[in-house]
Amino acid sequence: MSHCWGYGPSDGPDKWCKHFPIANGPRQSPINIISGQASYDSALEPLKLNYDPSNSTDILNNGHSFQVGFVDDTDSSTLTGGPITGTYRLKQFHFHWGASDYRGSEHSVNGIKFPCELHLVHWNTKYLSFGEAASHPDGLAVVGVFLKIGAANPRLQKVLDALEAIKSKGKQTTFSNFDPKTLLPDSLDYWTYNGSLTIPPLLESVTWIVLKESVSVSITQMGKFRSLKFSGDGEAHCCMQDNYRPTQPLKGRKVRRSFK
Ligand code: 1SD
Ligand code: ZN
Repeated sequence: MSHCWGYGPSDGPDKWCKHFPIANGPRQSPINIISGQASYDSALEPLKLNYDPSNSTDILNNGHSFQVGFVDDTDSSTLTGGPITGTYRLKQFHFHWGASDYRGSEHSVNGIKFPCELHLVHWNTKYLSFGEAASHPDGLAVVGVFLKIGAANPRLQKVLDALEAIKSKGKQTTFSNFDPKTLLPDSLDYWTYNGSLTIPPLLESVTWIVLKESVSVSITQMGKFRSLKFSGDGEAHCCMQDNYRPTQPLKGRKVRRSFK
């Protein structure tokens, strides 16, 4: 079941609804954010991200992206404030990117796509585990950060250097002492809306928090993302790129903004 989907012509996003009918549900992600239609909400609090660098454990090529994992058995790396109530724990971060510099982000802003988008995935500690949280409407909170072509980003380099060791699907290595806060832009102004996971099972359990300000990535750095493989050792070589879901209908949802 876990391998019945991908990003190719035969198993890509427009086929996901066959096995995951929620793909056509009322709160699917990502979306195109139309800035003029987002309403300013003065009740939205600033985001508070409190991460302990010693919580990072490993980096894994999971065959659809790569992710950096965190110990999440205590409240040592958390997201609070913003649009959410209570405490959410960081579980992992990962990226989505394109085959060219003109696409790759999942969200877009006024129809503009970015070459890459970072997702920091957190789960609500009112539930017992990430798995339990993922099936509740207020279970997850994902912070999305756009990467835009510009100067090389030195804060990405430790992550990119680790990719050499996890080229193919299923490869994993240790990744310690990393503070994901260093990947965020100066301003934590955001848009927020109720949405879903952007990969199967597409569960409608995510409060999305998409940062307005992007961070830079160089053309050379983007090449490192694209040097990964969707395929495992011994399988036909298949570059990991265009691992993003296209934007989904808003279906009457409200997008709010934290900034004037
Ligand atoms: O693509 C990720 C996926 O890797 C996994 O982290 C999932 C949570 O189980 O979240 C999605 S996403 O919605 O953050 N893209
Ligand atoms: Zn994601």
